[in-house]
Amino acid sequence: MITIAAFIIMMSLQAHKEEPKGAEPTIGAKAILSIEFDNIVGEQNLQLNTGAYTNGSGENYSVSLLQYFISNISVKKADGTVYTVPQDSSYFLIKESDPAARYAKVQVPEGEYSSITFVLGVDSLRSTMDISKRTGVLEPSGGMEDGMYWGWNSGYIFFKFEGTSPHAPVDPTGQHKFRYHIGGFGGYAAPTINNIRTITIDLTAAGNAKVRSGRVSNVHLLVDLAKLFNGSTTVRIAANPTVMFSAYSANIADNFNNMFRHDHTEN
Ligand SMILES: [Cu+2]
Repeated sequence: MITIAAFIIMMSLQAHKEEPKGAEPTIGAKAILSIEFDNIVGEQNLQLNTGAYTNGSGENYSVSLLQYFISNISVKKADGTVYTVPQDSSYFLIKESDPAARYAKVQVPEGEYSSITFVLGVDSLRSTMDISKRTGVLEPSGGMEDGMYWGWNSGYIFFKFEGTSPHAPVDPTGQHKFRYHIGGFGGYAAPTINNIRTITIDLTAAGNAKVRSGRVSNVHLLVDLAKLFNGSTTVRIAANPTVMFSAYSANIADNFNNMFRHDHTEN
């Protein structure tokens, strides 16, 4: 666990590292790069409520809600040049329930990119900014179902995943529900668990993104929820039907990295 202060220093060091040395290079015209988050479960498409799945521990489940923040996007060329999207334009809430909200669309200079990097979650700096700087998808309000912010000032829920399983205990509504609400780094009172994970996707094998004006290059990622249960930690619904603001949440966050794989790019 690291403190907010340490994290802020890390972030600023990182920002400096990416700054070009010497004169500002001329940045060419910008065009749209789209990143598609296609949620699946193993070999199956994700179908909210109706899809029936079995995790690596043999537990049956279905999924009723899936949404997560993608932020701080940067792209890299084969020659090592990195372009970081201006942070204010770099927060997206991916929602399985809304087909229009399965993409992160950013403007980057025209060119060919061989890798992309993003944060799954919301960085601590933004989490602690004044509310006027947390608009759009970062608006802390929101219903109980949809809400991605913990009202008691402990920051954003980065990843919200709910469903039913006979292996989950019966809740007051009579359903066997599991709930994984992973997030937390932020808050004003004290630093909390750091569940921020940075994901880098290499595009060279399945197709570099060729960003040009007048076209939309779409990087199609598969996000495999089966890997959420089976990564560096095997997560069993029976043992952990509800994971929110606890130390165990970091184990689930550690499994995030394995969920993403690049399927193809439409150029
Ligand atoms: Cu595609």
